[in-house]
Amino acid sequence: EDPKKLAEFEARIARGEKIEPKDWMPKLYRKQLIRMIEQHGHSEIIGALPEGTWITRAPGFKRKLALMAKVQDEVGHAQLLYGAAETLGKSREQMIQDLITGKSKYSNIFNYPTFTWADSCFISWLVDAGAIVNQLANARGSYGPYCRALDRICAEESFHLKYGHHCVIHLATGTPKQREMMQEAVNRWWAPMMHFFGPSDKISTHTEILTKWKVKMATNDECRQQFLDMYVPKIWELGLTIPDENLKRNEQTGEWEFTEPDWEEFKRVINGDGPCNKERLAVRRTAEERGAWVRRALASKTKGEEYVAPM
Ligand code: BYC
Repeated sequence: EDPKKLAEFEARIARGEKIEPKDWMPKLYRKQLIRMIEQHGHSEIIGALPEGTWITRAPGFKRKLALMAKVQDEVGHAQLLYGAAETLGKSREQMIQDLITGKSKYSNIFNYPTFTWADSCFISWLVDAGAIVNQLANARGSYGPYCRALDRICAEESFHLKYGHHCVIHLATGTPKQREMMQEAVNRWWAPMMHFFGPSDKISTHTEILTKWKVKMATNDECRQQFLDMYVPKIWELGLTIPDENLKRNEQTGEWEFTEPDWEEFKRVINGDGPCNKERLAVRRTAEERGAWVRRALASKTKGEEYVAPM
């Protein structure tokens, strides 16, 4: 890289200026942003699946409507994010291709099954809560298009959070069977939730450069701590327990202490070998194949040709 341009770029970031698509940027900044925004977009698309399967089985009309709206929002978030990643030079088609061939990653947490309605409630409240912690921080970052997408996403996520909290309160304060169902969901999802914020800072590969260039405005451990600080008391308040006997707030440091997450399991899951990875990608692949004629039709229409749909 040209050292003068690099110094100017870093000075702009230090002044808190936003970098825009046509501005000069180091190759590594571009590459890192594409990787992170694209993975974020994929997480939204795949994240729609575990909750989406509960739309037809949601308990009651109001829950069904709200869940449908929420899942639709998540897919919309992916559109915003793919749009932001495209400004850096990677096409949407290539991103989708890299998702369905398993080349690109997406969030670990969506590779676990939603056995019961309570699992979907856990996602709507606590996974969204975790996502908001990360996104609110990074919305103050340096790349204009990503920050603007995150601002819009956070506004919608705050509705998801309220919806999810309401669902969990309902189960946790309901019949013994409902409470048990909610507790079992917390037990199942706690470990993936701890993984969700990424490896601890000591072993994170990209944090150093991404924090330096203000793409990540909080480290993985800082986001995990903030999530624990905000949500553990709320979970306990509902009479639910958390399946980690070492979880406690150290009053001296103000930090949460917990059992070190199993990073081997994390690695397996993010590299394709979790309980639902194959199923999730198969669903996306099928959607891609079945939707191909629509994309062809749209493309030919813009070229002024007629397109006849297959029977
Ligand atoms: N899952 O150096 P590190 C949602 C990978 S969707 C999978 O710390 P980085 C929702 C990482 O990619 C919102 N992989 O990475 C949707 C890297 O691998 P590569 C989800 C993970 O980038 C529907 C390696 O581990 N939010 O909320 O500095 C319904 C080393 O990690 C994960 C986002 O996507 C993970 N959890 O930091 C409901 C936020 N963690 O690429 C809800 C955007 C790490 O070198 N992303 N890896 O092969 C980020 O903020 C950052 O990428 C992370 C990781 C904090 C996740």
